[in-house]
Amino acid sequence: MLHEIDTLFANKSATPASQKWITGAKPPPSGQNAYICQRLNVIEMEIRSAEYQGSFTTEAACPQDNKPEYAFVGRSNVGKSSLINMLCSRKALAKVSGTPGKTQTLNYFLINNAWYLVDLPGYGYARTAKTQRKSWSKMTISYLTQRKSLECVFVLLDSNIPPQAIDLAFMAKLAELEIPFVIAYTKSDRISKKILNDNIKAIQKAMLPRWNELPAQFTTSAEKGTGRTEILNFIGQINAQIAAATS
Ligand SMILES: Nc1nc2c(ncn2[C@@H]2O[C@H](COP(=O)(O)OP(=O)(O)O)[C@@H](O)[C@H]2O)c(=O)[nH]1
Ligand SMILES: [Mg+2]
Repeated sequence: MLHEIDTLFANKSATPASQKWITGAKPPPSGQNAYICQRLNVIEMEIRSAEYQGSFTTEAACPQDNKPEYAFVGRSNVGKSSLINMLCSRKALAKVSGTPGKTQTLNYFLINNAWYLVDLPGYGYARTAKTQRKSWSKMTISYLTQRKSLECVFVLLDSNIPPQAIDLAFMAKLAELEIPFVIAYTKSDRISKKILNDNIKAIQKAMLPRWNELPAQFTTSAEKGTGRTEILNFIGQINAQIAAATS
């Protein structure tokens, strides 16, 4: 089951395992002051436009315009495309697939002409052929390690099920490589509040022995729109920090 994750970083000399989670965004750009920080907290992100920009198989082929981007990754069928559609208030911007493990491209969506959402191919689908797993690894390693404009990875975890080894391994690798990430728990509408809380607690418990601090976490439902405001505001704050630092 851990094939993709194992091969993903097999050729890379990873930095020693960090004892801390990387808590979300890259460190604030220098020059940022308290006044800007205060203002950032009240920013409301609106989606004015969302356009499909293309599907790419190498990092080099991806847009080279340096716009900040946010990648969505997780097991096949976890709800990546559905969450992207929900965030953009669009029904079929990202394809919602009934056949997991099929998409093997980096799918780009340009939001407000200013930043990208990237739908990454899923991992962990048991029936994926070995050659496909290798190509997933190759594509994902070049993307995650080379992409300078990648601001934060959203790791999607199914809130309906207990912690999965492959997800924990994937997050451990992200932390080792110091790639900033946050967690989005998906499909929260499908279960009772109690089971949801139990599952989230179990996932947090599985993560804690390894690190002292947990990353930012968002509970979401693509069906009900849960978590939309929180995620968009989170992204809006990072975008505003970048804009403030470069203006
Ligand atoms: N009830 C419910 N179903 C969801 C939600 N998100 C995704 N799904 C369903 O889960 C399946 C996989 O979703 P998809 O977005 O294609 O997953 P992906 O493979 O990670 O892109 C589809 O049948 C979706 O309708 C959600 O928030 N609530
Ligand atoms: Mg998908």
